[in-house]
Amino acid sequence: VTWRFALEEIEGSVQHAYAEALKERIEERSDGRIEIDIFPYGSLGTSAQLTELVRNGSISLAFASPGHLANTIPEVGLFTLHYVLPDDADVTREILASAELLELFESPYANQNMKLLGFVPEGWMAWTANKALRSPEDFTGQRIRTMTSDMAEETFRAYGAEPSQIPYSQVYSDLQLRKIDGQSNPVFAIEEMDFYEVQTTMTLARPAQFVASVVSNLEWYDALPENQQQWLDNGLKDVAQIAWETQEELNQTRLEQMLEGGHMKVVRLTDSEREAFREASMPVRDIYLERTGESGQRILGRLNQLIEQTETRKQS
Ligand code: 6CS
Repeated sequence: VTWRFALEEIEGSVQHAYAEALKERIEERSDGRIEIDIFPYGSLGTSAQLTELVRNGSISLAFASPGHLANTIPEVGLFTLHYVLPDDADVTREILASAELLELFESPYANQNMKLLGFVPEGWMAWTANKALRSPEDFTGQRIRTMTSDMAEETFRAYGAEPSQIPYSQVYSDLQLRKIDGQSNPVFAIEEMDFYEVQTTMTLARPAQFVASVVSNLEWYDALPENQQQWLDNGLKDVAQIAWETQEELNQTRLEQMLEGGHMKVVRLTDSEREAFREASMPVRDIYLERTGESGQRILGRLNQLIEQTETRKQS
């Protein structure tokens, strides 16, 4: 059998490394009985289209970013919020890998005919524009590209920007043509999508990790023979750690590359500058809660508890 796995990123990316590692493990464990075909971004469509292909059963596995998914699954809009996930990225990694967090999202995904297989953090979001973005005021009137959901726009609107939803593949040309002024993505992606060529400044405010989810079609997953389901589940567990290391390395080396190339000015915000953004972003949590009701309230509440517990445990 062949499983088709569609990515929202190009070859060489974090998602590609993840898919390659998963492929290797599953093909090995299954003794070649299962083959995985990887489709990098661009080969099957936009992120929204990939999600549709999973939901209608045309492909087995795909990455689906909350930033693109939040119109379909309002609860995942959580990951578009700023300053919700802790400063210690390692705490985030642990929480995102926990069975409890996955469980909280299980039925929101299942209601849309998807099985949530895992969350994959890919590094801090970084803002690029043709100016430094040191304060919410600096965003005034800036046309900022966001992923394709309404929730993804809200935080930038709260900062005073003019957000617009644009598919990933169109961001470079829109920046080049000055149809938009800026965008937000992890460092490795800014490098591999060449955004640095058409932007002057990268601002590091560490507002949120870019979090992707790995999904499959729900009926496909439920109908898998037990051994296949086990190969898949175990494979997913193995590659989580690899993905974490890959994103750390790619984000680091590509930042250095861009700095050495003198392509962009890099601005790192101080704690008090970050604090101003945190404050400006707070009302957006109410928008999230309005759109998700009790379900979102439960998720946000439990997430905050998990953060507190994990931080306390790490300190002791
Ligand atoms: O900004 C986006 O649309 C995309 N960014 C990354 C880093 N991965 C996938 C996502 O679709």
